[in-house]
This record gives sequence, C-alpha cells and structure tokens, in this order.
Amino acid sequence: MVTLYHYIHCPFCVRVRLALGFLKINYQSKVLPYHDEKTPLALTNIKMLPIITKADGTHMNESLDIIQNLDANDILSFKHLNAQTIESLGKMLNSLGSPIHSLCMPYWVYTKEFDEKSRHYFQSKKEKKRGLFRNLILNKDKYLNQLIPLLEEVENKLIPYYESERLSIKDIMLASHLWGLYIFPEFQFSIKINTYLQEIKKQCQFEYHEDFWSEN
Ligand SMILES: N[C@@H](CCC(=O)N[C@@H](CS)C(=O)NCC(=O)O)C(=O)O
Repeated sequence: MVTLYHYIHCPFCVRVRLALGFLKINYQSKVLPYHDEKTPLALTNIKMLPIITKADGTHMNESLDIIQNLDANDILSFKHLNAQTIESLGKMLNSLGSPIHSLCMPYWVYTKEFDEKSRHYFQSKKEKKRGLFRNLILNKDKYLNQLIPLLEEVENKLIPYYESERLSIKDIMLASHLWGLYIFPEFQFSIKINTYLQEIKKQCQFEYHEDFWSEN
C-alpha cells in the first residue's frame, strides 16, 4: 500500500490527497508535525512534503511527479498538457497562492494539525518570508483585494471544470490551492466556485481534517 506523509494545510499535499481519492487508490495517511525535520530528511534528503512511499519501498516527493507516477493511465489528462499550459497554470497558482497563504497561515496554525512546538516552528519560518502574522491579518483587506479579481478570472474559466468539461489535473491543482481559504473567517466563495469545490471534494472523496476526526 502507498503511504502518504503530508501536512493538512499544505496545498501540494492536498493535491496528492485529491488525486489519490479521485483515482481511488487506498493509502496510509501520516500527518507529520511541521517541526519534524528528521522524517522527511531520512526519506528524501529534503525537509519538504508531500512524500509517498510506494508498495516497493521507494520514496518520492514533488506533488506533480507523485501524481503522474500514480496515474499510470493518465486518467487526469496530465500528458495532454503542453509546456505553455503548465507554465500559465503555475503562474496563476502563484498569484492565487500569494494572498491566500498570507490570509490563511495565521489561521492554519490554530487548527488541530499544530501543537505549540510545530506552531512556533511554522510561524517563525513563515514570518521570515511574509512578515509578522499579526500584520498579515491587519492587512487582510489588501490581500482580499488582490484575490477577488483573480477569483473572478478563475470563475470565468469553470466550464464546469477549469477550462474543461471534465475533471483533470488542472482542477486538482486549482482546488487544492483554493481549499485553504475555507479556513479564513468571514470569507465566502462565490456560489459558482463553492459549488465547483464541493463537486471536486465529492469526486475526490476528500475530507480536509479527516485524520483528526477519525481519531479519539
Ligand atoms: N514543489 C513541491 C512543493 C512542496 C512544498 O512547498 N511543501 C511545503 C509545505 S506547503 C513544505 O514541505 N515546506 C517545508 C518547510 O517549509 O519546512 C511540491 O509540489 O510537492
């Protein structure tokens, strides 16, 4: 069986969870504490998740490599994407990710995924790049204003999936980046984007905090 090492909040990890669910691949889920450097370093020499261990005992990282490897029959139409599409998708995700992460990081750290140690590790690491979490929240209107036109563009491309009539890798990449926003208080997706995300959730059998709700 495949083992997935992941963080709940991480969009790249959510990518792999969505793909595993869509492809109906059973896997063992291991949520690592954010300050655990030892486990990922031992598996792939780099402190970065997601990582999978395959049935043959080999380890892989990089979400898109993992998904391509698991999706041997290209059910997610990865191989149809040309370099230009991949590049523009990457740019779009970076522009979305920037305000989404600034808005959501200060809230992610107070979900059950984090304890005091991992929260401290995460916050000090991320504040070096983005500034104090306190200021991210004080400046939330700036990030929301960046986000809203981007979401309108996304919405126009849902036909009903992203630039497509059927679910593909592009939806896995988009939905995983948008999902984190559900955590941000008072933010509401438009009806169209919310319906889209809920459809992806259904088709990918995805439950964000499932690992915690199934524990005692
Ligand atoms: N290109 C990688 C990116 C993965 C990534 O950035 N993971 C982040 C979490 S969102 C990580 O593991 N960061 C470790 C750290 O900052 O300590 C992928 O697609 O898998």
